[in-house]
Amino acid sequence: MDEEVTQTLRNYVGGSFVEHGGTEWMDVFEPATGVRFARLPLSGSHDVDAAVEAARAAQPGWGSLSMGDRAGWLDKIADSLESSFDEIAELESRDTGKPISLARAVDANRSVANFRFFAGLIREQEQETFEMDDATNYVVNRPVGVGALITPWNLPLYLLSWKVAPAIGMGNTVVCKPSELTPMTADLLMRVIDGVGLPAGVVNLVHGDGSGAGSPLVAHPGIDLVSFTGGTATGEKVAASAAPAFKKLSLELGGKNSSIVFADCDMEKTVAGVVRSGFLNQGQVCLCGSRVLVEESVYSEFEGAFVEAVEQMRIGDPADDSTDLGALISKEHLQKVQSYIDLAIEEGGTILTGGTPCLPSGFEGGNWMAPTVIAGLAPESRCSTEEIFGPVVTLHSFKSEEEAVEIANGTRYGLAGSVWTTDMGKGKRVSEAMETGMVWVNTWLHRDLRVPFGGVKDSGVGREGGRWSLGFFSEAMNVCLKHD
Ligand code: TXE
Repeated sequence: MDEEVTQTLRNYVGGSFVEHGGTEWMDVFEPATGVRFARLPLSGSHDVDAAVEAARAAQPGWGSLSMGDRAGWLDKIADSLESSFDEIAELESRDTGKPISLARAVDANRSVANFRFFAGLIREQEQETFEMDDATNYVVNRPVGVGALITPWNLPLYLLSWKVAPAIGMGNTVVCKPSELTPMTADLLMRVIDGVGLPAGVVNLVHGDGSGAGSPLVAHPGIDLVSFTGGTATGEKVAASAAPAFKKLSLELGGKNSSIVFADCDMEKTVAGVVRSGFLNQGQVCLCGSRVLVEESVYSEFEGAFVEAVEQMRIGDPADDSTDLGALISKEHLQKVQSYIDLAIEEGGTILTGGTPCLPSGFEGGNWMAPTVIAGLAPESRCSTEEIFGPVVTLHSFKSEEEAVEIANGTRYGLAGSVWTTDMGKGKRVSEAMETGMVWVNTWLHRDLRVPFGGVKDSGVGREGGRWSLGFFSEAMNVCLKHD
């Protein structure tokens, strides 16, 4: 479906919005309607070269500023983003298909909070010293240099700001490469950065796809550090390119997270929490609880209440405040999700609800999938162990705590999980037995920005968040002063 393309995006290099050197463009579509509403440049290696050059030129000056001065810039960006709060939410909802209520509560809120949080954290950093009898050691945290920040389509500005803030706060300069599927709020961030007058070259942005822009950026000899969030398959390619050059690398990848429901849980709160965990953002969050493990004695009670709650979710116009579920990001992704639902039936699963595209009236051109609950699959089935990244949840029962942990750990991923029980000793014991980077007990996605964020196994390498971000975006140097 066509609409007059209202916006043509440009790269942001050396403090200016610039045309790309090529002639290729990519359309940007509204996931909810399929309407084309913008276009972005498909940049190439020459555009990447110019952006890295601008970042390199700016880094010495930027890196020599004090932590306090750089924190001041982060606050200016936060202030300006805050004044664009409604535009962020509306643009993010339009670009991703997510409900406006979610774009406000999560995406816009966190984008401002990310800059505000790291401004405060950087300000409070003190120099570490280690005294010996005859010497004093002190640690200098220096910038790494120029960073490549590559981000996905599910939480566009939330994840881009989560990287930009600590990266520049610690004195690095950056080249951002947002997902080609959701470029709009990355463009808004560049307008904010331009508006506050951040020194030229500190933050640069190149629009494009993985092969044309992402890959040359990671491989560029002028890039010292890569922070990537996206799929595991792409993460492997990024690592293969960055590792031989010994570039500092953080990878936040896919997940297949378990929500473990014990008989002694608060059933009403648990059902609500596990529904939210399974379907927030149409299930397009790496932390989503897409496999629900329920203690056998309460399985039937839980299954009935869970399906009933899922069927009450309102699907439709993302711009409507009452909408709970919006559209999936693209037609290709919708087909991927549908293929897993078809596979589930082949693997012996039973569709308890959903399982087919639902087309809200007036949105027939969009990418819509009804929230889907599947029972009866073996925990080791492909649908229950591979990342689907859509509104699809599989239900399983277990007999013992040990069996629940074994099932939860039975995937190639290890990102997150949740445990629902009124016995906090069991909650801690089960959490600590899970091979993941994060576990929530009787809640989900309850976030303190100071805590470590990241996963193990195929969910990635490294941690973001709080001091872990500051550590990743700096090089610690120790100086030892011998006493006379
Ligand atoms: O992510 P990609 P996609 C999962 C989810 C999804 C799958 C693929 O299962 O279905 O990943 O999603 C850039 N060198 N997650 O295709 O491909 C790309 O342009 C450098 C989980 O959107 O990983 C984009 O900016 N960069 C994830 C970014 O990488 C490359 C959230 C992510 O794209 C590149 C999103 C290359 N060779 C998807 N190829 C999470 N963990 O939250 C692509 N890119």
